[in-house]
Amino acid sequence: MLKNDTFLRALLREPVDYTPVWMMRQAGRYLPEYCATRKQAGSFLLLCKNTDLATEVTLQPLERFPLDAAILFSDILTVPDAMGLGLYFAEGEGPKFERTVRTEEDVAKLFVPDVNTELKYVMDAVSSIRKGLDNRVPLIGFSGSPYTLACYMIEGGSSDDYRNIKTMMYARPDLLHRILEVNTLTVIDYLNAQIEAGAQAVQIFDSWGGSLPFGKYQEFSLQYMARIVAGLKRENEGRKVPVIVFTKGGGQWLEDIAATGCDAIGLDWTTDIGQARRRVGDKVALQGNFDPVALFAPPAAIEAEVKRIIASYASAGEAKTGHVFNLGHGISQYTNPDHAAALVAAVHRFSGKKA
Ligand code: 1CP
Repeated sequence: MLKNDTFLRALLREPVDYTPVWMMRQAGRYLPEYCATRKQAGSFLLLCKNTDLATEVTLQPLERFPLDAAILFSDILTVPDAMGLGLYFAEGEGPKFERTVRTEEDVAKLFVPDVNTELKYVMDAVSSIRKGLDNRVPLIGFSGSPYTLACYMIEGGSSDDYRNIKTMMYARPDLLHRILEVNTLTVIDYLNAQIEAGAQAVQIFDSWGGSLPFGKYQEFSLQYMARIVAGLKRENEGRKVPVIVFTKGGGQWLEDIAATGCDAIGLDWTTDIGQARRRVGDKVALQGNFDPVALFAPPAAIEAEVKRIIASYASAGEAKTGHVFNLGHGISQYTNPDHAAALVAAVHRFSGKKA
């Protein structure tokens, strides 16, 4: 039995005693203990593939802060790597792929990787983390969205204008749809395998769907996420497994996202959470929406922001249900861990958690 199920209850819009909180990318380079373990592993990818060390870094932020959920330590790019594209990290440059998917021939070679062989190390990490957690808090599994994965597969790394994928979208939409089809089948298998291995909620990271024009977002990103939601195993160990859809920059499409059948929508910081709740609050829970850059400000300013978000959510209905506090995007590697501690404490204090 879970000792703290506040996070799962909030996602299902059941009553909670206080607002649960976790931080996007809560295990990472802003924690000195993470940097030490990563050094021991040799590289980021070796860290992801080492069951014991991946478990260790997943638990590190929970040792420091009273977080209400853990998130699997892995990366969305494990999927294109398992498709044979050759993921590597160039020092100081972020993720890169040895091979890209841009031509008819590249697309013909794509395949749905076997989640029980190529991606077995991820499932091993999930089982090991569940043991390490000992039911303290729930474990979140995750995947990139088909469109966000395609961005990396086609661009070959990060991009500031998504020139290659968008050119394909306008010039050869059929080709992009074929890639998204393979990615969708892959993500369904991948998330279901994580659920079977012990993930108690799952999040789809559509980090770059918000770069699409109106209409194209629905056709090239949302449609495929809706198919994933419909294809997931939504119950395990006798409990519902909630699904969170996070489209960064998706604030204008909340009604459409709610219609995918997800349980919760992740919000970046550009949307007012009270307004978002008035738009979709009787259909889904909301997760967000603190600007991660505000963590550079002094604790008093961080607390004021936390208060504002909690009050905005409460202005649109009952406070103690349906909100998971989070950052609107990943925590920066330059964040002071004491400021992250101030955020977590403020969420609990302002939402009435008993000491
Ligand atoms: O050197 C290092 O230690 C690498 C830094 C790092 C870390 C800590 C990367 C490379 N990935 C991760 C872990 C990670 N990535 C987690 C688990 C950790 C946790 O949350 O506690 C998760 C959930 C992700 C998800 C992820 N990876 C996303 C979606 C969320 C988002 O930020 O939008 C994306 C887009 C990635 C790709 C990626 N992997 C790593 C980096 C630096 C990036 C972003 C590159 C870019 O901006 O294009």
